[in-house]
Amino acid sequence: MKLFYSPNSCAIAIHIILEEIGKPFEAELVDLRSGAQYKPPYVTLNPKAKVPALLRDDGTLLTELPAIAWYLARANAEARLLPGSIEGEARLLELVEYMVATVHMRGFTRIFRPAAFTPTTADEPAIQTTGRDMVRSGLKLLSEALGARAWLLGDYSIADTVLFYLENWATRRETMSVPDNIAAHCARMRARPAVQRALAAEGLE
Ligand SMILES: N[C@@H](CCC(=O)N[C@@H](CS)C(=O)NCC(=O)O)C(=O)O
Repeated sequence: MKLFYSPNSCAIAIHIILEEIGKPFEAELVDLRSGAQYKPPYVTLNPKAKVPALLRDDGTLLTELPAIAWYLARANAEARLLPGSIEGEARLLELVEYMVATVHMRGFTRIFRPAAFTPTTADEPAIQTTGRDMVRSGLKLLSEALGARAWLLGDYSIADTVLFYLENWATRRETMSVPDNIAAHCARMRARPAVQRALAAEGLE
């Protein structure tokens, strides 16, 4: 199996899941800053031109972070990265969808790539402000979902690896203040050996 990733991207969630599972895998860097996602060979393999992507041993490529995370967790049930009930799994997918589709794609993308939302350079600061507001309200909602628990669904799951990249972006790529329980969740994630291995493999601390 091979994970295509770029440092500081959302692919860290999948990198952590692979480390938690503990089976051999390769990790190949796609340098987003140099535009490698838009050029062959990567764009030929993945015309969506995004990371993460997972090349499986049968030669098929799986894309979209929630699908890859769910597939890995289901295919490696012994790693216990999904709740054990249909209701738990539905709640997990509800949270993951919100984190990726709303907080990441609508919020953080406005902050990181405001030019994608307007042809007018002068509009970009206002778009970034809207993005920060969206991220703040997203993290507030996620803080309420987390409450006093250690992990989003009670037990550790793939949802926590998704929350990790958001809280990491908020505090390290941006300098936003985050709710106390979100900061504590981030610290708890950083204490996990699998997270430390994934960060080190991507040259991050
Ligand atoms: N909806 C996609 C989002 C993936 C995504 O936006 N990845 C970003 C990195 S965090 C990317 O590859 N961006 C490259 C680009 O848009 O040029 C998913 O869930 O996998």
